[in-house]
Amino acid sequence: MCVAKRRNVLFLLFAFVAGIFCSRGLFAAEESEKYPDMVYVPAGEFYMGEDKYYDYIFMLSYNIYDGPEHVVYLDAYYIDKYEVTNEQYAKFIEETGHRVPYSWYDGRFNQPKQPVIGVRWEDAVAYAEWVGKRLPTEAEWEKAARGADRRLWPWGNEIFDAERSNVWEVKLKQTTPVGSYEKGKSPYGCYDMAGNVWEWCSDWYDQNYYYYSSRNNPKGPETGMQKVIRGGSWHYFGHFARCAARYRVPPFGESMQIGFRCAKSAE
Ligand SMILES: [Ca+2]
Repeated sequence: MCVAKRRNVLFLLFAFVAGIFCSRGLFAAEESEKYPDMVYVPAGEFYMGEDKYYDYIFMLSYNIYDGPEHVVYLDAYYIDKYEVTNEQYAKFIEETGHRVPYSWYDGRFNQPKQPVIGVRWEDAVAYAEWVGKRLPTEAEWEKAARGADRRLWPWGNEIFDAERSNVWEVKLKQTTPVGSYEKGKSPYGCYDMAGNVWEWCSDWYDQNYYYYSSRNNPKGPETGMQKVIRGGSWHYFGHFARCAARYRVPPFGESMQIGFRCAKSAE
């Protein structure tokens, strides 16, 4: 092959490879711009759960082991950047006549940009359907909170503080407007994954679930008595705001600590 021909072949090869990378980059950019209030989480694996046993007195009656740590593969999906707000939920109530959460008139919690609270699991599901979304699975929630590098908190491995999250130790005694903690963002750009309000997930809860869960796109046990909530809250120990920390509540539970965010499968 003469030198000119070889150069042409090399150039075409380069252009082809560059084209693939550019189109993939464009694809990722397009995906992340498709839903401005959501972040795009690309398909792939992450480490779910934590192997460490925590030994605090106040936790004795609770789940203190969030393991075993295991690798989970998830298809691509979108998840809300923020917890669903009162302002957003008000539109849902107005248009559908859905019941009002029991804390709806409490002035400490009902400002437009504060997260909605006092919603049952089925309320959260109804809202999500109304906006064309769904609740995240427990696995989707955890991956969005911590990424793939096994971090303890959305921002890394340093413990929470007043600049990163609204948890009990911060003593604000109320919810904060969603997105208040820039330093508390997750690797994908989700806010308040640690603290502010607990967030309903779609899964039923089973403490032993990780021993038998599917490696690909786990969706929780077939049935159960309680639903998973994640991320801790303004009125709960910061320890439970760790990305891997699991907790549970009956689906009919109404709490001033529980809200939600929505997810959506990528096409
Ligand atoms: Ca939260």
